[in-house]
This record gives sequence, C-alpha cells and structure tokens, in this order.
Amino acid sequence: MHSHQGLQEQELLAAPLIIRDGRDHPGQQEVVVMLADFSFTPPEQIYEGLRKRSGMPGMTPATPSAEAISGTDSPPAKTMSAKPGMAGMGNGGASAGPDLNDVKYDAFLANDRTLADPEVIRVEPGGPILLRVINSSSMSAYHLDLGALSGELIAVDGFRVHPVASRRFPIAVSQRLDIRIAIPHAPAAHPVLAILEGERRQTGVILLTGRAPVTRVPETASMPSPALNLDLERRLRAAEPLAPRKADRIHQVDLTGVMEGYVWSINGVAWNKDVHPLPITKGERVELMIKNKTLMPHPMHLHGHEFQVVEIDGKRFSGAVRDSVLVTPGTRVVIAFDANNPGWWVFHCHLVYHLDAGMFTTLHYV
Ligand SMILES: [Cu+2]
Repeated sequence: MHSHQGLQEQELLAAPLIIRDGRDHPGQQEVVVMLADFSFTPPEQIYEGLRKRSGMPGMTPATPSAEAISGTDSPPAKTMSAKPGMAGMGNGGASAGPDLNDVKYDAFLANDRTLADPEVIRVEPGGPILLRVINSSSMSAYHLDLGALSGELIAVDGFRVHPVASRRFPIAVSQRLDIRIAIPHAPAAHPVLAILEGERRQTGVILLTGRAPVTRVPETASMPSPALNLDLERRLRAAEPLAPRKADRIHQVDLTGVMEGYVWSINGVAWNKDVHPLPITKGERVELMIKNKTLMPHPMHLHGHEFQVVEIDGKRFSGAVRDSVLVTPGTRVVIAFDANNPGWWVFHCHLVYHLDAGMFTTLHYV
C-alpha cells in the first residue's frame, strides 16, 4: 500500500499489506522483502529536473516517432533519451536498447536498508520459506537473484501461477512475487539480492541459518543486470484463470510520450480532468490492448480489478492473473478483466514521474 498523493510515494510512504485468504500454509515462515529507491533530492526537484532536462537544447538528437502521436496535433515526438553525463540524472540513454533509469538514485533499499547494513533474517534450516517480494520503488526494476538458493515462483501480485523454478526473477515497479524456497540444512548466510536493471547497483537482505558468519555483500554486482524482458511473463500460467469468454469490449491503449517537457501520455493525450473515462458497462469482459510506442518500459497497473495477461505480441495464451504488467518498448500486451466492481478506477503507468506527467487514464461504470 502506498500514497497516491502527489509524489509522496517517492518519500517512502508505503508499507507491505498482506491479505490472508486461508490458502497460506500455517507454520511456514514468511520473509517479506520490500524494495525501494531512495534519493536525498526532494521528489518535486527530481521531477523538475526531468522536465527541464528533457526540454534542453543540445540533447541527444530526436528520433521522429510520428506514430507515437498519431491522431493528435502535438509537436513532433522525440525519443526520451537523456543528454549523457548530466549531473544527477539518468544513464545517458546512449545505448541502442531501451531507455532505463530516468532518475539516478542515492540508494536502493530492501526493508529500508542498504547492503552496507542489511537486514539479517533468521530462517529455519531445512525448512521451506515463503519469500514475498514487493517492488515498492518509484522508478526502478530489478532482477531478483537468489544466489545458491533455488526458488519456485508460486504467485504474482498475490495471484497463484503454476510454479516456475529459477534462481533469478525479474520484478517491475509495483509487482509482487511470492517465491517458495527450500533452505539448506547446513549453517549459512544466503544473500537474496535485487540488481537494478541495466546496471550493477544492488540491494538485498541476508537469510541466515545456524552460527554461520555473515560477510559483507558489495553494493555493486559483478555483472550488470540486463533490461527486463517478458520471457517470464510469456511462461506464466494462471492457476485460476478467468473463465473463457469472448471480449464484449476492446479498448486500444497506446502508451505514448514526447520529449519536450517530459510528457507521458495514453493515446497521445497526457491525462487532464477533461479526459473522458474509457467507456465500460458493468458485467462486460473487457480487453485492453496495450501497445508501447515509446522507448521506455512501462509497468501498467489497474486499480479495483484483477486482470489476466492473455496475449503478448499476437500470441494468445492463458497467462498470469495480476494487477501490474510490464509493457516493454514496441511490445503489445493484451489484458482481460471482468467489469465486476463498479466505480471510478484508474489505469496508469506505475513509474511515479510518468504517472504524474500524464500516463494515466480512468475507467468508470455503475
Ligand atoms: Cu511509464
């Protein structure tokens, strides 16, 4: 849970909230790890910096992206690349890959601490634990690295999936992962790390069994973590999918942006109070076809509903039920949900400065 008032989320006004539904195994130890990005710079100043930087002359040459603003009379779209080497901001956008990490943070936190003084959590040797990872960061995605431990992903955003075994799992902003881990019997300190995408900076906690020594884990990983992709998302299968049903209504949702002034938008319009909600009628099966026409990944989050990922780049499948899905540059992700919770709801990019800049829309039905 977190504040949606202004930019308070960036000031760590967030906490884990876990809802019990009776399916949890009693007696199984739970370890909650909440990830956050931290800056000593006030969020309003960070936002101002992003808006100024993006409008500066002498920036990385603009790449026209006419289709990103098709259907509007906005000024020509430009890429969201940053000028290399600008103090305090960005990673230069010099690579040919997606643009990542708009904001240069002072620290990355796991349960409010850095690896200089991480939380050390005692766990039962030989026992299974449930690791509940929450990416509460404002702008940062990670690869979770279990080191020598192997885990089984059993739920995403609180909804069960068919288990996927791995030692590494991507986690975008606002997503949650529930991972079952078998802890070895031998006394040991097991770092559970989160490495920032596209970089080497990392944070994490230590799981400790027995009287093992705890050694310092550096705040920089030996290898940079790649940009998140949708390989895992394509593999996920909902344990309890939506009932098969043809969509009653399909909305096309293009994720768009223009460089000038750090404007992020949906279907070419940065949200303002005159934007109409997406029309929906109670009881409908709704599909949102989300196409990312920008060079940055956007974790898209729907309030008030759970949705199912049913298609990625034209390939239909019975993907995860969840409430936040990453849409990488150039990708089209289709989500389906049942309009069974009347009211005003928002659908938005969960990168806090993108949300504030207008990558936000509403749905409304009674
Ligand atoms: Cu975004």
